[in-house]
Amino acid sequence: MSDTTTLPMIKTKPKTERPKLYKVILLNDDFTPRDFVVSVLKGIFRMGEGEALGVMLTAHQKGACVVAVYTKEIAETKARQGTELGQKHGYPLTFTTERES
Ligand code: TYC
Repeated sequence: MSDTTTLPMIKTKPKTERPKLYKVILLNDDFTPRDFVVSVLKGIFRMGEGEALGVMLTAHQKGACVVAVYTKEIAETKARQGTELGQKHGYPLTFTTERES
């Protein structure tokens, strides 16, 4: 008789969890100057002039524009920094965040 025991093979599939992503959304308003919006997009979201201009114009024309997508903490930090920079200069500039579907 053999002493070996046969065990059922259990395969554990390694789970590679993808981090949840969040959009940063720029909202239009009637008061923040266009060039100020562009400078905030360049400073906080590391955009070049052309891209920043395009995002600002889309928000201006459509009411809102997705600026970028990040993990939760980075999205919330950048949205807060952008909104606070507007407040510091007396503007109602607002960035929000939204979970990506
Ligand atoms: N609508 C503003 C204006 O006419 C400019 C603006 C654009 C403000 C985009 C906010 O997210 C914004 N001065």
